[in-house]
Amino acid sequence: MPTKLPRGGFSWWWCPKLSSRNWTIAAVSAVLAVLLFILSPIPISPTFTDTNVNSGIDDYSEGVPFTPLSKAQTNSAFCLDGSVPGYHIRRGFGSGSKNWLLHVEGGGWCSTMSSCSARKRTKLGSSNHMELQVQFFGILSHDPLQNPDFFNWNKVKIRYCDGSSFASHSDSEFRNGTKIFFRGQLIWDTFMDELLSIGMSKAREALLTGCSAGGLATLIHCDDFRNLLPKDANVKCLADAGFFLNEKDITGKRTIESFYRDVVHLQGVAKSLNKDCIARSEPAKCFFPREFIGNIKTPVFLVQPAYDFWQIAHILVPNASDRRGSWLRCKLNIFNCDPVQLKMLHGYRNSMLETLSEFQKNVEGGVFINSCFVHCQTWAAETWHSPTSPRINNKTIADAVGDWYFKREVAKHIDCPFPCNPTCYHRDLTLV
Ligand SMILES: *[C@@H]1O[C@H](CO)[C@@H](O)[C@H](O)[C@H]1NC(C)=O
Ligand SMILES: *[C@@H]1O[C@H](CO)[C@@H](O)[C@H](O)[C@H]1NC(C)=O
Ligand SMILES: CC(=O)N[C@H]1CO[C@H](CO)[C@@H](O)[C@@H]1O
Repeated sequence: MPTKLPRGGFSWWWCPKLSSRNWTIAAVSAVLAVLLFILSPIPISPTFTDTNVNSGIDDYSEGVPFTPLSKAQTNSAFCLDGSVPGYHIRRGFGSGSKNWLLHVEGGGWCSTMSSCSARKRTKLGSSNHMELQVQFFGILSHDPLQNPDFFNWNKVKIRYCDGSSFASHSDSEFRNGTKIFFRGQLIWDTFMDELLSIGMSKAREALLTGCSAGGLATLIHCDDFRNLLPKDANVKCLADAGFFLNEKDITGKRTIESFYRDVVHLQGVAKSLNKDCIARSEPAKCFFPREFIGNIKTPVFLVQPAYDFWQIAHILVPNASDRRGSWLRCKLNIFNCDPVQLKMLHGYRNSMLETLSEFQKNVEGGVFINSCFVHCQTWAAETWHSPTSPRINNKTIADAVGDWYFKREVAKHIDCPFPCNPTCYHRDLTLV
C-alpha cells in the first residue's frame, strides 16, 4: 500500500513537542512548511461558486484574520510572555447563523521553567509570533462540499499560547527572575466571555472541538462550556487526537505520567481539573482523559487514530528510551517499522481500545478510532471529508461526527488493525 503524501493545508508542524530543544527545529520546519504551503502547486481547497450558498463569499481558501481578545488586558489574561491572546472568527450565515463551532488549537505543553521560557519565543507562547491570518479547512471550512454539516456555522479558531491546555493558574507563577505568565484558565474564561458577548450566548447549536492539546482542553472544559450556553441549546464536545494514554514506554518507564505531573505542578493545573477525579486521584493523573471522561456530562465524540504518531513518539517510544535510535525510522513512517515494532504498535492500539471500552458503552458518546498513522484529522479537508478521506464503514470522519451530533445514527466506528484499511491517510514525517 503506498504512503500518501501530505498536501498543502495539512499543518503537521503543530504537533506538540515535549522538549524545548526541538523548538529550533520546529521553527525552521515551520518556516519551510509555510514556504512549501505558499509554493504548493496543489490546490488547497476547491474554489468554486455555489449559487445556492447565500454567503456572498466564493473563495473557500481565503485567510481569516487574527482578532486580539479585547478583554485580555483588563482581565490580565496573558500568553506565557505577557502578550494578548486571540482568535480567528468567521461568522455563520443562513440557517447556521445562530450555531457555533469552536476549534481549540493544540501544540503540546511545557513542563519546566526553561521549556516554558523557550515557548515564549514561539507562536505557542506569544501572540507576537502568531500568523495574522489562517485558513479554515476541514471542520472549520465554509465549503459545503468539504464540511457538509457545519459549513454555515459561526466558526472560531482559538489560538493556544499558555502551555497548559488552558488550565494553568497564576498563583503558580514564580516571581524570581524570569517572568512567565500561567494564565490558562483565565484566558479560557476571557475567551468564553468575549464569544458569549458577540452572539454565542444565543446559540441554538454548539460544538466545542480541538485537536491534540486542544482536544484535551476540549475535554477539560466541556461541561463548563455547556453550562455557559442556553439550557435548550444542543451542546456537544469533540476531541480530536486528544485521548492521551497513560502507558509505560518501551523500557517500562512512566515517561508521559511524569511529564504530565511536571506540567500540572509547574503551572498549578489541578484547580481546573475534574473535581470528582481530583477527589479520588493524584492531580497529575486527572490530566489523562481516561480518568475523567466518565465524569463528563455533556455528550462527547472522540476522533482518535489508534496509531497516533505523536503518542508513539512521545509516550510509547520517547527518544530517551531509544538510545540506539532503532525506532527513529519507524516513528517517521509506519511502513518503516519492522515486525517486532509493529507488534508493539498493535499492543498500543489494544491498550487504546481497552481503555475506551467503558466509554464506548456511553449511549450519548461517539467514537471514530481509525488505524491510520496520523495525529489531528478534523482540520484538513484530506482527512475530514473528501473523496479520498479515511473511512470506516464507508463513513468519513465528517459523516460520523454529523451522524452523532444530529442523532442521525449511532456513530461508534472502530477500524480493523493496520494495515487493513486502504482509505487511511498515513503521514510520512520524513517528508517534512
Ligand atoms: C528524537 O530524535 C530525533 C533525531 O535526533 C529528532 O528528530 C526528534 O525531534 C526527537 N524527538 C523528540 C520528541 O524529541
Ligand atoms: C460509500 O459512500 C459513498 C457516499 O459517501 C457512496 O457513493 C458509495 O456508494 C458508498 N459505497 C458503498 C460500498 O456503500
Ligand atoms: C527560573 C527560576 O529561577 N525559577 C526558580 C524560582 O523559584 C522557585 C522556588 O523558589 C524555584 O524552584 C525555581 O527554580
